[in-house]
Amino acid sequence: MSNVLITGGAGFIGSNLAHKLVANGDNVTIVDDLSMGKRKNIADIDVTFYEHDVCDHGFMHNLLSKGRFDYIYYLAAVASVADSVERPMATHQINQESVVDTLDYLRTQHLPLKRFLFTSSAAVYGNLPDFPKKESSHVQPLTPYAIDKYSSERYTIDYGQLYDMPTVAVRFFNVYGPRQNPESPYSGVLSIITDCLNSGKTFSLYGDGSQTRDFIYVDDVVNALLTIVDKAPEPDVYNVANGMETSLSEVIRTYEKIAHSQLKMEKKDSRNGDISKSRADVTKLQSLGFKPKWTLESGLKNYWSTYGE
Ligand code: UD2
Repeated sequence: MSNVLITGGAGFIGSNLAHKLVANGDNVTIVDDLSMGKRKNIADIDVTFYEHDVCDHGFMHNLLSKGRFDYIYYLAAVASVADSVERPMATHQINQESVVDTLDYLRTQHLPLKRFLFTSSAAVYGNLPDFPKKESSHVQPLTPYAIDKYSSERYTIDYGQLYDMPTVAVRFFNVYGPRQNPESPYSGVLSIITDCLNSGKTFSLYGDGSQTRDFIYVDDVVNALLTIVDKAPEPDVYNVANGMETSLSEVIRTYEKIAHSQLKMEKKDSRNGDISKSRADVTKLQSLGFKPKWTLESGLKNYWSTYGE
């Protein structure tokens, strides 16, 4: 049994991770200010929950000293590119400063730690033509969100290398699955489609549907994180994705068959800054022994069957 801290543990990916760790018998503590997460995401599991902002450094220091965590999964973030463009300074404090402060407290207090994992984003790759995206591809962080994610992942790796700390970082591609919140227009597209299929609302399709993404089911993401935490040989960054590319039109067709219903759609102009193609090179993740269990079809089936539970 390990002591585990998940910041942002009431959010989409964090709560799925928390369910898995609790099922594995771990002792899980969650810090989440519920700005994006929801209490109901973790209502049915036995965790220690603090509704608190990770930018309260005093609170975090006290928790880190008391908790003596074996594993820290750092998922707390304002996970909205649009919000970071509106409020660059406020989101910087959450998406970058809080991470460095935690790393620095762990360093200066010499707290025992088996692994600190930071969660970054494919947003760091920006709009460059290299394809598929390798961890060694050029980066082009185009928004405050992407800049902070890139900076925090570098801090995470560099703290590991400079101070001999067990750190690692990941770059999420397009994650979907249960507990993803569809409420914002910038929510993951599959949570929005699921909500529209379920309620009969009209889906706004930005562009012609030919844009591709590398979709990965959240259960695979959780397993990838557990593999990385366990097996990464040194502080480094890993793409977390399926390694497959699917167009939005194809996703919609597949999902309509699964849901036995037709998505009501309204075509709109492409979104500003939308990328046309995205796919990850997942060689590095596979080299740790990880293989995704879910295809897009089986993942969507499972998501649909559990929706609204
Ligand atoms: C993902 C991240 C984003 C940023 C970006 C960097 C998510 C949810 N978002 O954006 O934070 O890291 O990658 O590249 O992971 N779409 C519609 N209708 C809708 C919503 C979306 O047509 O109602 C389209 C959208 O224009 C895009 C595609 O669906 O072409 C996927 O959108 P998304 O917001 O799920 O993900 P993405 O890859 O644009």
